[in-house]
Parts: sequence; structure tokens; C-alpha cells
Amino acid sequence: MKSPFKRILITAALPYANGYLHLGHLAGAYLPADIYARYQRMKKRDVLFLCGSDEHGVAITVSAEKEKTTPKNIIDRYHPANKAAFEAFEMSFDNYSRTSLPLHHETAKDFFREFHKRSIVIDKKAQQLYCLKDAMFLADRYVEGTCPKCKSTQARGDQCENCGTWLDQTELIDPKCKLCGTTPVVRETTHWYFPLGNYQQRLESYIAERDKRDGWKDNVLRYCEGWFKDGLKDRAVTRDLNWGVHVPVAGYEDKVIYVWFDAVLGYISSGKEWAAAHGKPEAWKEYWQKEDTKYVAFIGKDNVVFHCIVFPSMLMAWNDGNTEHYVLPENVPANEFLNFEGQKFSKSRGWGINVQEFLKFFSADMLRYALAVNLPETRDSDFYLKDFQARINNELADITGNFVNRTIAFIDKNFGGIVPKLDTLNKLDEEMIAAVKQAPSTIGELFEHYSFREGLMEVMNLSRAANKYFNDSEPWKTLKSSPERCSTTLHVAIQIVRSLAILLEPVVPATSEKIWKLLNLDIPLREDGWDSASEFRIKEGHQLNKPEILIAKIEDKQIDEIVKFLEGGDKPEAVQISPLKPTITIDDFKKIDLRVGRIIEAEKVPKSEKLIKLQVEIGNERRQVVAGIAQHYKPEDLIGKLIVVVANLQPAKLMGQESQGMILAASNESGILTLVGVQSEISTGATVK
Ligand code: B3M
Ligand code: ZN
Repeated sequence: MKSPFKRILITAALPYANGYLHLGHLAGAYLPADIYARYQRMKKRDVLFLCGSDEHGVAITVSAEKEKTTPKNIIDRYHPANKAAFEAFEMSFDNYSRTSLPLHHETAKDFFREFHKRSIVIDKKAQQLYCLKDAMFLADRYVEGTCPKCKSTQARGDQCENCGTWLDQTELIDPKCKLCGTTPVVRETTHWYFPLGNYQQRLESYIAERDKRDGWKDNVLRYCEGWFKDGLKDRAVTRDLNWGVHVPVAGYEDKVIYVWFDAVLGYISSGKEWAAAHGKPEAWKEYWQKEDTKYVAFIGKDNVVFHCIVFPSMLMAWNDGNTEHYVLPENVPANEFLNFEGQKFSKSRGWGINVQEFLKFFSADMLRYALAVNLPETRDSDFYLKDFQARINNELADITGNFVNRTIAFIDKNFGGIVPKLDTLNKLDEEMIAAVKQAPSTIGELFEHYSFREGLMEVMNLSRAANKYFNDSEPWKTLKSSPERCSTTLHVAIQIVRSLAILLEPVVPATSEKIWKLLNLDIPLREDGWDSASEFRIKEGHQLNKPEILIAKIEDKQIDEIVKFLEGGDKPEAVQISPLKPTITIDDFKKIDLRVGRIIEAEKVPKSEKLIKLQVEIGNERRQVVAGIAQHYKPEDLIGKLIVVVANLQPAKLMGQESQGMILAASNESGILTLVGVQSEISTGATVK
């Protein structure tokens, strides 16, 4: 990192909360961002790492329509699920926010108001596609047609996924309504336009300057050059939709801000949420508004234009009129795509595997390792399960795992687990020591420049060298023939075990922790810091813990199981439902009086993290029910919901609150919980049987 920076702000693209995250997402923006964040923290740098769900736009409303539900239901399903998937994958976000938060709406409106006040955005009459049958303007993904550039027939109203062009919907050839398939008509409406063209020159020099300083990726630069060559134009930044951030200008409240124009600001809102949660509401400004912050925005390649052109120009526009200046990205590392078993991930074709599912079969570290060695940094790459198995077994287990294990086991067996003495060095020792000394800076340099794949390769080279060193030193022979030699070899080897734990942490944090535990060191792993990997910090005479297998190999059977799962065959053990309870008779069941109720009041039980106190209407009766759902629902979102109550349950007291019944909820092993409701409106008090 160049010296002018005091802190690092890292963001990773906000995934749409309209589907589950899959491995392709992880390889695109998230794993690289996490490796970078963890590495920088190990370097003892002041890091803020932000992300969140993108919950607006037509991506969400279309999903809702497909499922005949509300956009709110869609985001309330996928936001918590994706947040949990990221946690399971050990993403180290400082905050994972969501753009439906009022805090974010305010942030987006502030920007819009500012642009409106200074007449940066201008309202113009626009010809837009309108579907007579559905009686609506067809914003973005509501319309599909042929791309004027690459002639793909599946271009959407705002973007062609095939060639990445950001389109104006009226440019589409042969447009069709996505909802009913008819050809829309052109109608006049009014929209607010952001004058991207006014910023072109500044954007060009901004990118050239940052590229010179921090080395931008070729793929990103080429995209931007393409944009500049075509010339940037005014872009409509509002839409005739109901879902999103409403335009904060009198007379335009029925329109919303274009999803990309609010989503990129979600990074800022996430910082605000983080600051508030830490009781220092202004702290986000340290990261966002001090020029000695290095801001790095990790994305997938399809998001380049929005992060390299739209977002910076919005920040420039804001900065021009304010004394508080936002930092612009120092770099926007964008990855290409990851394919799965030779084909593109596709939600519509049901191809691929989502993160939570994968992690039921294999550990997060295994997945992190296999993705990291194969990141699509410069071109698309492929994820094959067989390849995954080979990588874990032949590399992580056979090289790193084996070296760690044989070193600790040898010391355990022959030195009672006590680190032996470093005696006179020979040439082999000296070469090995030189390699360890060099490793943190070589690998660090690669991570610093977003070459995570190569950085990891260097860590593995060090593992390989360490294994070879162990072999060539033949400690099992010198144990008898030359005890000082033997103790020196093992002393050097155990120091390398410690170095590897540090150098591997950004990629496989749980494995690193495990190694650290085996080493039985007092200082926590992350406190020792990256650079200390070049030093010998384990003292002679230090007691190690008993050896344990670090990485279990993946058996063919396990690969067969996941393949079967992918093919939709028998569900393997990992995803089987919990065992059923003993059979009951219909009379047993009839003892339970289940009723439909409506939640009319809801509040959190003070001092409890889990409990919510509900007032439930059941016919003309009103009950107080205390439910353990506070980690899944916000009280205000519960009001009005029709639910099912066990109405004849003996009352009980929970945290001092009387509960007169129980509400039904479904929950699975990964802790996801949803209330049981009824499919359509019915009067409360109705029996459920
Ligand atoms: N939600 C697109 C995507 O998920 C979009 C990214 C927003 S980043 C501010 O690929
Ligand atoms: Zn239509």
C-alpha cells in the first residue's frame, strides 16, 4: 500500500435479495474482497469492510410476481438467507446491511435532493415503452428485446447481459413485455436525467490517475475505454415503479430512483449503519470522507460501468457542492465469471449449487481454498467437483496438512511435544529460513495488487518447500545419528508451521485457527500480524498440543453424494430431515386446538434477544402470546399477519411475561425460521385442522 493512506475501506457488490448466493457469486466479488480484508487486517491496517443486500429494482419485483407474492416477502426471505450464507462462508464483513432500511432511503434521497437542488439532475419528457395490457411503463427488466449492439435476443430494458451494454430501453429492437409477451407502445412520461457526459473528461483522468497509482485490471480498463469511446450520455435515473426509493421531489413522489442510482449508495448507508451500531454515529465519515482512506470496491465484471462511471460521477457531483468530500475508489477489481461443471450458473435453468447447500457437504475452508486457487481473475474459470476433490486432497491435505501434521507428530513422539533447540545451521536450513523470511513480503505484494490466486500459489510453494525440507533433512535418521541436527530440523519446521498459519489465514481462516491451537501459543493468531510470519517466534522448550489431522481428505463417496443431490436424486444424509416423532392417533391430534389469529400488536420483550410479546386477536378474544422470534422478525413487520395459534396450551411465563398460547413456526437446522400462516384471508378464530 502506498504511504499516503491511513485506513482502508473495502466494499463488495451488494447482491440482489431475490435468490440464493451461488459459488459463482463467491468467486466473483466476495472471496477476493474477504482475502484482501483479512490480509489487510493481518497487516494491522485500519479496515472497514462493508456489504449488504440490494433490495430494490425490477429484479426483485419480477421475482415477486413470478411467485405471486410481494417484493417485501422476497427480500425478507433472501436477505437473511444470504446473510447467513456469507457467515457460513466466513466472510468477515464489518457490516452487512440492506437497502430497504429507512437509513438507506434517507441517504439516497439526500443525494437526489442535493442533485436536484443544484440542478444537476434535470427532468425531461421521455418516450418510454408502455404495455397496454398490463397498464404500466415497462421499466428495465419488464421489457426484453434484441440488443442493438450484439444482437442478443435477450437484452433487457436497461442492460444486455450478453455484451454488457448499458441500454436505453427505446434502443431495443423488437421489444416485448416480459409479463404478457405483447409488443408495448411508446408513451410519454417524465424522468430525471443525470448528465454523465459532463463528467466524462474528469472520469477519464480519474481512472488514468488511479490506474497509474494502483494498477487497474485490464478487463476493467477496457470496459471503461469502450464507454468513453462511445461518449457518455445523459441517463434517466428515475423509473415509473412503486418499489424502491421514492423520488424526493414534489410532484414526482410516484416515481422511484433507478435501482443502480440507489444501490451504489448502499455502501455508504452500510457504513452509517455500522457506525450507529457501534455507538459512534459519525465514525463512518472517517472512512468515507477522509482523503487518506484507500477505497477498494470489489465487483463482478457485469457491474463495471456502475462502479467505474456512475458511482464516481455521483460522488464527484456531490463533492463539487460540498465541503465534505467522499473518497472515490482507488481501485475497482472486477473478476470474470466462474462456470460450474462447464456451464454458466443459471437460476432460471436451475444450474449450479448455492452456498448453503454446498456447505452442508464440505467445510467453508475447503470451498474457499478451491475457489481461491481457481479465481476467474483474468478470464472465466471453471469449477468441477472432481477438480475440487483433487485440489483439497492433493494440495491442502497432502502438502500443507501433511507438513503440519508430520512436524507436530514428530515433536510429540520424539521430544514429548516440546519444541527442540535450534543448533548449528546447515545449507538446507539456511535455504529454508531464507524462503520463510521472504514469503510474507512476496505474498503480501501479490495480495496488495489483487493477485489472490498467485498469492495463494506462493503460500503453497512454501508448503511444498517445507515438505521437501523435511524429507531431505531426514530427521527420522538424524534422531539417532545426529541429535542436534534433528532438533534443528524440527525447530525450523515448527516455525514454518506457525508462518503458514499466518500466511494462510486470509484464504482458510478456520484451518489457520486450528493450526494455531495445535501450536498452543498464548498470543491470538491475528495479533501476531502478517510480517511476523518471517520470524521465528516459538521459543525452544515451548509445549505444543497433541497432533490432530488438519484436513480430512474428500472421499469419492462424498463427491457421489453431492452429485446425486445436484441431480435431484436421493437426499444424502447431510440434508435429511430430523427424525420423526412416534405416531399419534387422530384423537391425540384433536386435543390440540389450533386457531387462526391476527397479530395486532408486537413489541420486543425488554432485555431479551429472542422474545417478542404479541397481542393476538382470535375471534373476539384477545390473547397475549410471547414468541421466540425476535431474531427473525421485526415487531413492526408482524402487525396484521395472520398466523396459527395453539389456543389451548397451558399458559406459561417467559421472562416475566404471561404467554397464553403458542404461535406456529417452521424452522430448519440452519436456524431459518418462518411463521406459519394461512393462504388467504379468513376470519380470526377459525379452527385449523
Ligand atoms: N445488485 C447486481 C448484482 O447483484 C447488483 C450489484 C449492486 S452493487 C451496488 O450483480
Ligand atoms: Zn404486458
